[in-house]
Amino acid sequence: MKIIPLSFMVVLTVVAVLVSLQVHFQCVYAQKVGDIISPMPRNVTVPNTDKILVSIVPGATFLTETAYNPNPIMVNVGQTVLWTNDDFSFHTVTSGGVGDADASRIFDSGLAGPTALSSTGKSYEYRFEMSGEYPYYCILHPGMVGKVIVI
Ligand SMILES: [Cu+2]
Repeated sequence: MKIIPLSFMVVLTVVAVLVSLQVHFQCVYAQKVGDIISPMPRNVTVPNTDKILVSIVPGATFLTETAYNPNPIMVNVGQTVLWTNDDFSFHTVTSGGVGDADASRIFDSGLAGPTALSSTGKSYEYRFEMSGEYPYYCILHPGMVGKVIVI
């Protein structure tokens, strides 16, 4: 009779450990998927890191909403977004939408100069000082579009 309660306690402990581990991994996995695939809901706390990193992915020329990754992104007022060209082609990070009269007025990595994302590894950064939604695109491949949401 004494062996049964002991083995029962061991089984209970093992189950408790397994359940807590599973819950932990589900949380980690869910956070990862949410960051990459879907826009973050408004009540999510934005990580207070120095710079938010966005990649211009390989083959971006032929992509649209996935050319900039992650996209869209949500940042706090005062945070800086750093875009890095991880592709072989020349790209831009240009505020506004294709054909907008005020496109490039807020930020633009440009077609020349030190901020131009002319080759692999080049990067461009912009610090967002006001809340709002900032669409952007690539002048050279207008199908490439992204959005920064500043809260
Ligand atoms: Cu481009």
